[in-house]
Amino acid sequence: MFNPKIETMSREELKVLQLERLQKIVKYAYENVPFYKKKYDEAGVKPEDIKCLEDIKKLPFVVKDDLRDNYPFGLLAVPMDDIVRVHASSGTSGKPTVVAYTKNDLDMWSECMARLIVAAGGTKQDIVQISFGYGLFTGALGLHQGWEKIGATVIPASSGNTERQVMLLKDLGATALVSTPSYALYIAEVMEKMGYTKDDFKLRIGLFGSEASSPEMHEALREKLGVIPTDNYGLSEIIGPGVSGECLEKCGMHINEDHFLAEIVSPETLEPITDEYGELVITTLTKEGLPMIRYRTKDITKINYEPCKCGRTSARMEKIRGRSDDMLIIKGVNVFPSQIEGVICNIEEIGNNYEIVVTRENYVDNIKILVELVDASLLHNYAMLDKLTAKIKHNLRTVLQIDADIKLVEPMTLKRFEGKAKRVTDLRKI
Ligand code: DLL
Repeated sequence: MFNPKIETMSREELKVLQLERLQKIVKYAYENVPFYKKKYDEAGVKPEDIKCLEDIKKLPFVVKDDLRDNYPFGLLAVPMDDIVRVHASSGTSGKPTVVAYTKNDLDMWSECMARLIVAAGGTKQDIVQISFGYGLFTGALGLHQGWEKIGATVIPASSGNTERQVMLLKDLGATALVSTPSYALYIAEVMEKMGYTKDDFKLRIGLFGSEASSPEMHEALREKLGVIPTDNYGLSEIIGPGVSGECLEKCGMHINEDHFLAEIVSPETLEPITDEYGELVITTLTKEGLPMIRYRTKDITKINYEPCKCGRTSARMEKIRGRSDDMLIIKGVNVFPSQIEGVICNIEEIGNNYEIVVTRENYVDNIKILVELVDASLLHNYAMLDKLTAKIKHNLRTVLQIDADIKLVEPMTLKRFEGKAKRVTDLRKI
């Protein structure tokens, strides 16, 4: 463990620490960010009202629009002079969401990342290729700092130019890969196309994050790259990557709870819920530059507070099921793209890439899923194609209760992604 004292802290001790920090951050935000003062005054709540952790319920939520409305630096709690780094995440429309860090924030971020990297099996001996895009995106520099902190050798490859990525992985002997899971799969395909097998590489672990990935997708990554894949989660508004990550037990992502207080609320009623899936709400307990109190992530997950077999006592969040704004409602059935991915990755004859197109005709929803055949020669075997289409439809219906149109396409014809994959086109909204 990178920080055994914190990572194995008893829940009682942790709760004391969290309360102390929560009280401090609420007061700090109230006194230093006019946005929070106004919001809390309007809600009739004062920092002194936070007497126990449950009192957090008294505080109003913060949403992405609050950041947009205060673009670019309106929510900062410190003068610009104290900011040492700026990142941004590109929104679906309009201006990016800008986030900013003080020197202490960067140190805290590196510490959180280092813990997650060690939990995922990273060591000082590793040579790590970071294939996230360097720049305003938090992924590359966030992981970069963490790996450097544990003393590993970092190759800041950035994303793109995939043949060159493969060459670097091979020639520089990378033992760890950091990227989105979809890009890692693409890298694996290019390796194969270049005539390599996983045995030509020294890769042993893969830290994948920034987008949802099903356990089935991880199996494919394990098989194709020869790595132990782990998932890690975060978001720019909170810090970037470093909020939580899987250990080698792979049974949930350990949350850095001394810095991030996590709640699960019902996306409809916004009331706290336990033991069930709901929307993750996070409060930064120590961030100086841009404190976020009760930020609605829109990500759907569930939290398990039982200590893990790995010895860590931190709560674990399950893999993100989807975003509350990404959930597809097809003829009244709720489905997340990640569930469709789970079904697809379990069928041998088709690849792991897919595209989902949702349309509505005469008030009826239709979902079409494009998937690639593994073996192009099947394209001319109509009987086999029919059988395979029927099998995919059957599995989707059994697992998810949806009826989908399936279109089987040639291998390597669907779009590949170097960052976050965009799998869904919902034409109903346009
Ligand atoms: O994607 C931070 C990050 C970078 C996390 C690298 C992990 C690794 P944003 O660009 O602000 O930040 O996007 C945040 O991405 O609200 C989730 O919807 C999604 N996301 C991030 N990690 C995961 C994950 C970074 N492991 C948004 N599983 C979040 C599922 C994820 N979704």
